[in-house]
Amino acid sequence: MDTDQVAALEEMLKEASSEIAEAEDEAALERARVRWLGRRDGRLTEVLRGLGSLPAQERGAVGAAANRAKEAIGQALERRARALAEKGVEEAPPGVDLTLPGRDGWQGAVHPVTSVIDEICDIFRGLGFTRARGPEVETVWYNFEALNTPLDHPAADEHDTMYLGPCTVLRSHTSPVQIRTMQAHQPPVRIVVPGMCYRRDPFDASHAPAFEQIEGLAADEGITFVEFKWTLAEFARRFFGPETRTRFRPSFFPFTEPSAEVDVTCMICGGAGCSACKGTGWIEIMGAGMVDPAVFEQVGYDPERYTGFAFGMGPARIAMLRYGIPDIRMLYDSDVRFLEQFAR
Ligand code: 2NL
Repeated sequence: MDTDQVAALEEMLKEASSEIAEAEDEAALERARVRWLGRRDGRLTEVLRGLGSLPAQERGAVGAAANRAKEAIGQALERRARALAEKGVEEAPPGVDLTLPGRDGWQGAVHPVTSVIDEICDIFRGLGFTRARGPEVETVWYNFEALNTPLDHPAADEHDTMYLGPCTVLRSHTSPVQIRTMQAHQPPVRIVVPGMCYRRDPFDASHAPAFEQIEGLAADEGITFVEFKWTLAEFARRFFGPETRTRFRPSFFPFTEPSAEVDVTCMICGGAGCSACKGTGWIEIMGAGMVDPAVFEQVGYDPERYTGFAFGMGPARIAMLRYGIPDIRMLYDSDVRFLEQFAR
């Protein structure tokens, strides 16, 4: 009785092995697995389930044979699955090598000037400034006269500004947007204005005739030089790092009084002096100042009641400093091999 059962199991194993070996594809192999090892009514599963009702003296030998058969069928299934997978590779169309590694996904990048603009605007958003924008084609009044810059000022010269007609220009800075905003809204106004600007400059390593600028303006009652200095110093700490120090050097702009060039401690040498800061330890990042009362008068703000500050910077220059880019033209010829390096 005992030996009959063991012989029957050996017969089952033989039958299962040849069925598995003949399975021509994965579906046939799965059908074979279910027929022999299927959880509900696999033929071997049923034998294993029946062990419990065998007389105790038969259980050992039959159980051992059944487990051997189960193990052997499992191994045959695995072997056949591997063989079928390899066969699939061999049968790939000519010229297609299915053993090659898969292709990486495409990784997109943000343009370095765009990411600098977004970061700067985010920092100023945290300081209470709203992002504003306006037209790139402007009248000479918005581009110059409203900004306390008479049309005989060198900046308004045809050599420096792109005129589209006698009274229209491509804006040479984003300040006209601040003028438009002040005309439309009473104080308090706190805005940052990123956007393209245009000047008749040669396209060389340090100038581009079309370039981004970010300007900012705060106009309110009670704004002092202290708020002006603190805001720009805090911006510098948030952008360049908490250890960054700032220095305000006296300067001149027609639309601010007093005016300053703002320097930060060199982010490359930390202030010790290197080639990036020409040995000074300082790097200029923007121009700024207290808004000239004449500008407030142009937009109808009472200069006795309101004060404010403004600043302007070139994000392309800041991107060049941050990433060590030697030539501004690299930022504008969109060589994908260059831009791909900014993928995170
Ligand atoms: C620079 C200097 C500056 C401003 C821009 C401004 C705008 C208004 C009123 C007063 Cl509406 N000032 N803008 C002020 C100081 C400097 O830019 O070097 N830009 C790259």
